[in-house]
Amino acid sequence: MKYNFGEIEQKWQKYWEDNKTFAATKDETKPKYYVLDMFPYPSSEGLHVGHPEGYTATDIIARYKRMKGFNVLHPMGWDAFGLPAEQYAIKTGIHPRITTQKSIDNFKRQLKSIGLSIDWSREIATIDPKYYKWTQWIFMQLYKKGLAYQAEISVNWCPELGTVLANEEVPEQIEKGYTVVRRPMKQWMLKITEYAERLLIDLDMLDWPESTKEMQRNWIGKSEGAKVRFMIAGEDLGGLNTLEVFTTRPDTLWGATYMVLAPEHPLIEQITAPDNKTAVDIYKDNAKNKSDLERQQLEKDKSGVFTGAYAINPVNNEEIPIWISDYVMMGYGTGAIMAVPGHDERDWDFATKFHIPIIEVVKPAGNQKSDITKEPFVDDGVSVNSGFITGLKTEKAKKKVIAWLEEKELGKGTVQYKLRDWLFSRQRFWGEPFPIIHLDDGTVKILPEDELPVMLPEVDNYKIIGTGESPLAGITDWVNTTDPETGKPAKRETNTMPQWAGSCWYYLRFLDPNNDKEFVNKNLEKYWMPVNLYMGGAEHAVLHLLYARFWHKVLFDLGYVSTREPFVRLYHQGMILGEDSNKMSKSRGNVVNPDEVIANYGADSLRLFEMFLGPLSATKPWSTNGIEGVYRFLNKIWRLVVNEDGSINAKIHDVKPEGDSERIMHRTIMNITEDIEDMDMKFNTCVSELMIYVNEISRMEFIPRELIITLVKLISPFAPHIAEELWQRLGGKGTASFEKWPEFDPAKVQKSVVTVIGQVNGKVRSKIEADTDTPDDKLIELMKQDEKIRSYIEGKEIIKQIVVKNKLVNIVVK
Ligand code: ANZ
Repeated sequence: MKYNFGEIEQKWQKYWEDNKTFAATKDETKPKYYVLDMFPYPSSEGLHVGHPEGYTATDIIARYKRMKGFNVLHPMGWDAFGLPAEQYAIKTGIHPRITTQKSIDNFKRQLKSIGLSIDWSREIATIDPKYYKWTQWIFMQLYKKGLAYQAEISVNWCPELGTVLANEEVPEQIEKGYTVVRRPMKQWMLKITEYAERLLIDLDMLDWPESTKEMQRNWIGKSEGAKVRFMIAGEDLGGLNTLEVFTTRPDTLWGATYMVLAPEHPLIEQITAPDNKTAVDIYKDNAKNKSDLERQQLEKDKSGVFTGAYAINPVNNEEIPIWISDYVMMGYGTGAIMAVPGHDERDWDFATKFHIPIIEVVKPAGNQKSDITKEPFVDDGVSVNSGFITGLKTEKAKKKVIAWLEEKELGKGTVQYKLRDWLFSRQRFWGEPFPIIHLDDGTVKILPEDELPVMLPEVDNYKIIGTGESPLAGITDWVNTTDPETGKPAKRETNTMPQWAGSCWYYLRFLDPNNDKEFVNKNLEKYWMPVNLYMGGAEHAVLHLLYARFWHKVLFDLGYVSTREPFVRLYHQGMILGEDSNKMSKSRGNVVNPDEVIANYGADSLRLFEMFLGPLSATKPWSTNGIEGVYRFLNKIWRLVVNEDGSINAKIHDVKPEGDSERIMHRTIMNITEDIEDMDMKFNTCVSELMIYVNEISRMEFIPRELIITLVKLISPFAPHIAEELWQRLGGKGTASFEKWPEFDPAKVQKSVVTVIGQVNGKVRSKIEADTDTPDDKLIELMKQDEKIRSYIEGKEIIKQIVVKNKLVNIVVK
């Protein structure tokens, strides 16, 4: 009887489905464990072998935790709104709902064929009105809390995609070759900035990769410094004669030799001298077409234009010129800076180019040297040429200047964040509609709760209408509505929510997916939250993972969730590359489809191999040759238990494991348990351990049954189908999925050692330490390697070797 993986896998997948083996229900008698994958976007291409890596890893954890007595929740769903389906609809006229459903069906079939222990009764899709009703409801809560507002802002507009993009989305689209330009538009915004400090501080309580936390810290970008007001020299500008800047280095005020305004700064018009106006206007016009990203590049050649106006430096009353340059952003601080070329790189480049004086006001502490004529000195140090702070170290100097500014009412200490409010509307058809209507008089109203969900209309033409509006704006039947409260005519909001909206809270919906009264029942939320382990790609470090934390905190403040953070532990699986070590892509032709692998080797081989490829977090290439190895390994396990005729291997005996066999068993349980529990989830070494264990068992003449039962349990999280089948054939009842995980006794792991005497021709010449019960051959070998013994036998003919087990070796030479 052969290892017929196809039959076995189908049989057990059906068993799990029929018996709802992995359906999770609240059970107060057990500790809970919520293990979650970042739910996939169901693309039309289906899975490639990179996808199952993370899913297999979480499945191993889910299965392991069940065996450890946890009540495990392991759900799956679909992040199903998104641009590809919409663009396909525009091209073909096929409704995105139809194409998306097809992709979902295919993804689901593929995931099921991997044998994941998912509770499919909890499946959700963000495009389901029963789901997006609650996405709209959460938006409503944000709106009511004053966290959602409309603003005419300068947005990142992508003409090719016909939509605006969030700051977070811009780099990816530019990388893809799209253009992104600035353009003023009225948009929905979410006040994530109100949560900046908490989003920052609470990172410290998370068990997340340090690099991801650091990326969020940088994105939030907290800077401590001061706002300083400069007077504008010359005629009275009617109260508008001060210019406020934000600086992180108030200690460098004495080195400020010019000011810079962002090209969008509102003061420009008032202060620009008549002679400078034309040049300023041209400069402003050019700046419009540059993205923030471009403008912020450090290496970029600095450009600028002089306004003809001067400001007065408050610390020494010197007049300094006011310039305009696009390296200053309107959206950060005050949109204006005091430039200190001696101690800031961008200012240094600018001043050098435009021949503006560079003054040294900070020197390195200690005996380091700096030469600001060659490059700026940007580190902390000691103030020089700086009035009352001369001689002070930077930290102290800053404090003293801030105190002075506050006393003179020239400024004050402040904190700035890089984080901007979240641009929350898109000009797309395939997204959640806003529960918002606009009345003729311009009033914006949120719909009452019983109007939810606001459904997407049925349409058959999705052309972008070119006005910068969503295709929904063209569907007048849908747009024109009435205010349900007054009956007055109204128009629906035609923007839709970004794809991030649905993924901001899906982990909560899994807890209570069919509830039509609340987005999640409070008791269920309390029981299951927080997510104990969240697995997904590192590319989500600042987008999804920051947005979800923000919504979660809002829901926490509103009393709807009980934890401050949604995901306690986060892990990023590494990428699996094509066999050519390049990123898998259709165009390179190096995509490996798991369907094929499963057809040829089975899901258990695929799972084992995904883990055996290397450390979970590493980027590593796929190898079709390599999978043969794990396939042979599974065959070996099969033959170890099942004979050709289907009977059980007669070497397996009902005897207690003792000595070596007991030790091997305890060692294997210990190593695998520790590797699974390891922060790095060392599943690759688990597979090696299993291989070593199987080799050792295979060599035994009599195999204690417990060794085999242990093997079946240990492989169960990794290769669950074969485990179930062997479990059944060995007389186990039902499923092995809830069997108790084997325990180990550390005392039994260690080999005990004995001292063995070494004799040559009957005379004691040496002593060695050896494991108890070391086989005779091996003991002789060890003895011969001993230096003293070697000196007596070298070059001589060995006539006889006598072994007294655990005691003595006597080598007789001529
Ligand atoms: C004077 C100064 C002297 C500065 C010095 C730095 C070094 P972070 O750390 O990123 O917050 N800045 C302020 N607003 C800006 C804007 N809208 N666009 C571009 N640059 C801006 O950086 C804060 C520093 O960046 C501020 O401190 C300011 O330059 C500049 F030796 O002021 B500094």
